[in-house]
Amino acid sequence: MDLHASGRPAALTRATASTLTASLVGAVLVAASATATSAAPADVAPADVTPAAAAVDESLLSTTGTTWRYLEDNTNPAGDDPDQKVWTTTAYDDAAWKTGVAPFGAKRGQPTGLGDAFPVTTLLTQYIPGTTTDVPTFFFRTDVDLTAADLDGVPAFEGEIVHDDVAIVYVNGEEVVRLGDDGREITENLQYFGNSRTDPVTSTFVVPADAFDAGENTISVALYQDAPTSSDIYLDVRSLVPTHGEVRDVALTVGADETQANVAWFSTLPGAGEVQWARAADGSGEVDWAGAATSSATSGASADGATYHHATMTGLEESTSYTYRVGSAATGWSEPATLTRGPSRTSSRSSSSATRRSARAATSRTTRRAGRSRSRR
Ligand SMILES: [Ca+2]
Ligand SMILES: [Ca+2]
Repeated sequence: MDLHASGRPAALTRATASTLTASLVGAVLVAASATATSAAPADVAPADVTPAAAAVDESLLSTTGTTWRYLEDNTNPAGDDPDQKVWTTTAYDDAAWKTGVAPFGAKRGQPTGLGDAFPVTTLLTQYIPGTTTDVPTFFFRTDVDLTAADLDGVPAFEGEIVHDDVAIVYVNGEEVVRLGDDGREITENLQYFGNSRTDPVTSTFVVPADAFDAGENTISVALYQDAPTSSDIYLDVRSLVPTHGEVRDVALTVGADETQANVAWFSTLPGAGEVQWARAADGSGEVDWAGAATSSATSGASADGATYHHATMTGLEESTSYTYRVGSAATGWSEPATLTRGPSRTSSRSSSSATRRSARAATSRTTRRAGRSRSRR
């Protein structure tokens, strides 16, 4: 395919593409060293590998460290309140609820029988009193205190939860994730919902940091059973840790003309993205991103649950080097990388094939972890 069959000028000179490729090769090395999930080139020093996992004590929630208030008596926690989600708000009074520690669960009314993978610390009252009919919905609340510093520079929190059947998680009265679903609608707090006929399911989820406030925050979970005859119930919220997400597979390609360059990438966190670029710093290694040029990305979901983005840098001047990064405050940022536009050529068409080859080479996989941005020299 000829990218320039329409007669538009060739996008990059051969020299530019070579420089661009070299820059990206550098980026590949940095990126690959930052994550254990990509195959690192042999010449990357293992000392550069930084564990990504957050320390346990950074988790807002944990199985043994979080005390929950919970309601299991087949009553509607919202009563007649016109706002039936009032029970998920910080102001709601849950003093009359029971107190317990996860994992919560029951199998045919007993704390055992779910299997070794699903121990029960707090036995839930599975049946409506005097029956063998499942309580349809169990309600859980806990509070976490956060400081402004806890939230500063954190785009999101990632959680792990084990649930049977459907779990809906709320933060400060707003639904942030629904784990499990079925064809029915949820119209009441007390109703059957879900379609799990299996063991408890382990799910991960992401909560944007702007769901939280500095100060007290209330995290609530509604746990639904799929039917009056469901044999088991389970809930364990294992973790909720700050995550900076990952911006990966950054690929730079030729633009529509010499003044433009296209960049595509994936983010593990949802949200809009953009590319920022500025003239390469004069050896100081610092980039004034607040003053950088910016172009918004077109974004969409990719098959693996990540988000795909592509954007175009414009107004690139000849014989000029730029530092650029992609991402956003919400998805994290890539490591800064460099591109250099070479001198303009009027006869560049003869080198356009090589340019395209180089540009394709430049799209080789790059993986980088955002959140540890440091300027590259
Ligand atoms: Ca089940
Ligand atoms: Ca169940």
